[in-house]
Amino acid sequence: MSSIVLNLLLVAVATVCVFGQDGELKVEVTFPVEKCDRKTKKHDLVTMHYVGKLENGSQFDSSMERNQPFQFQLGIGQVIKGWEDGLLDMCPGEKRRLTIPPNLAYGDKGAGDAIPPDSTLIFDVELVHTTDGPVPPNVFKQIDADNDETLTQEEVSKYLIQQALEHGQQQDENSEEHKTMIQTIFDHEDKDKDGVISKDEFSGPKHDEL
Ligand SMILES: *[C@@H]1O[C@H](CO)[C@@H](O)[C@H](O)[C@H]1NC(C)=O
Ligand SMILES: [Ca+2]
Ligand SMILES: [Ca+2]
Repeated sequence: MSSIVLNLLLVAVATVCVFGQDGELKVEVTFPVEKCDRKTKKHDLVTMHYVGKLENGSQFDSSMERNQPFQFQLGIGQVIKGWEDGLLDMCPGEKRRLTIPPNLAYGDKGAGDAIPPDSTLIFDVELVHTTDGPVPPNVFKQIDADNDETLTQEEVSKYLIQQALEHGQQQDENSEEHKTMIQTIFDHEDKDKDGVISKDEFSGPKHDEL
């Protein structure tokens, strides 16, 4: 085999592997509305209709069938990443098809009985309405007392105790309950298990614009 063909094959194999681990979001506009007063942006309260299917066509959810559109706020981690990214810059009335790889959806855990592990999800969505939402506080910054862009267990612990105090509750930092809470947070957020939560890892509000 010539080396050019071999190289092409290697590139193809590498691409497939990368794609398999870390797919990209595909956004197709199925019903365009080019002109509108206002397009969706981060922190908007959006009202959507959607139908969600697995790759084999089996439907797992539909706001249409419930006859009730779904409202949520963009940009604060309420929905899967594929929605956060795929629903921006959209006019009311516009329809899109989002093809969302597992790493931007429910990953290797799946969700409930309906979505198996490692599922690519296909959503047909329609934006019904969009309006300004409240800008959330930058929680990451509030926790990161020494401003080094990572959260230690100690910083998270202090933050939780302070939050509890603000709600009129005493929280003992040596209690089992408190330790378990910290452990649960780090199990969930410290994805690379290096003992600290980086800004990328942090799933709460962390926007820079404030
Ligand atoms: C599609 O896949 C899901 C999950 O594996 C399964 O429950 C469902 O029966 C499949 N549907 C079809 C139409 O093959
Ligand atoms: Ca820090
Ligand atoms: Ca980490």
